[in-house]
Amino acid sequence: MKTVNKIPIWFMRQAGRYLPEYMKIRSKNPDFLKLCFNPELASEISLQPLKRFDLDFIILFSDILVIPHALGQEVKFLKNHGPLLNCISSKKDLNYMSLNKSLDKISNTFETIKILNAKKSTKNLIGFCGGPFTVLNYMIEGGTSKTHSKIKTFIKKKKEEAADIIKIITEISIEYLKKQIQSGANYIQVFESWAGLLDREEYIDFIIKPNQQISGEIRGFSKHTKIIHFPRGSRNNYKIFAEEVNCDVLSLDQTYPKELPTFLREKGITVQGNLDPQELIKEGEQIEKKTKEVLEKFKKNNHIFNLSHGILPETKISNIAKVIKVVRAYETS
Ligand code: 1CP
Repeated sequence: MKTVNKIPIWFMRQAGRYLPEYMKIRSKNPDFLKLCFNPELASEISLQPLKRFDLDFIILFSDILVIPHALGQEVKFLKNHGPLLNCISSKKDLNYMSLNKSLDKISNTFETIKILNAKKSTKNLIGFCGGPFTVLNYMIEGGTSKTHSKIKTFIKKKKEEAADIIKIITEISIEYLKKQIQSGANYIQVFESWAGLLDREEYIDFIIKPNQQISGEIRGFSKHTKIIHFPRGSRNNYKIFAEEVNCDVLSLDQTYPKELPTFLREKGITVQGNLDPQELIKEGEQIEKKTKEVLEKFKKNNHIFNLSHGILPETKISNIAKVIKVVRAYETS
């Protein structure tokens, strides 16, 4: 007999620039951080993709860079440029006062989550933060970087200083996530987008340890919250990450060892991913085929359908609807 397993689905960066209704709100709100801290508008943006599509998850509308802002660094989002931060090279360059004062600066986010929680019905609600190393990357680079030369030099030449700042980022991220959970998030995701920059030894110190600390604390705080980790670019380090970091869900990009899905199944870790977001900007019938390939690849796993990275701004909305249709029609036996 055939049983039908519904595969939950959402898209990283589903609330954002590919949606005209987001762009409409954004055009009236030139200050991006202010928009993140406006609970009425931020909750409206979080719900926009769910008005269009049959999705299982709502994600908080905010950004990983609210943490440097909370720590006293100047964070701006310039038009057609992305984030811009005043560069720092030590803890002293931050205008950091205390954990509580820092959390106060970002506390409107908890109001956004409360609004979403009241409206979420049967959907899951994802809160999030950046992985500590990824946040440090932006703090040291001062924005998006192609070469990441400053951060690479920083962690080699000023390892203790780097560890010091990572410690503060980790501490505040834990408290920030706990408050998101208290406000109604039942999933949290840690976006470690730049995990792939580090070699094995650095990876252990700057990726594994802080992520381990975050999930350890969150587990102790709330048994019912599901924890998703996304150490993007981890390649051969995905396995050690899954061994060391206590996660419910591991989000995968395009490159991981062949045996990883089996390993994750045996460990009881759900796979999230991993359709290439480039597929969503192409024309033609390819998208259905690629979606099915992802479903087949993870058919023996507990699987949350998603992308291997965030939705691109030029994504065709009709392609998202096509992907969802294929996932909804897919049956496993
Ligand atoms: O101009 C605009 O309107 C701002 C565009 C935008 C949006 C919509 C930024 C700037 N951030 C966001 C929202 C956002 N960012 C969300 C919530 C929406 C959702 O996911 O649906 C989330 C989860 C993020 C996370 C985020 N921000 C990450 C991690 C995920 C990833 O993509 O790797 C990172 C690295 C950022 C930093 C950031 N924020 C924004 C930009 C342009 C960037 C830089 C990205 C880069 O360096 O390439």
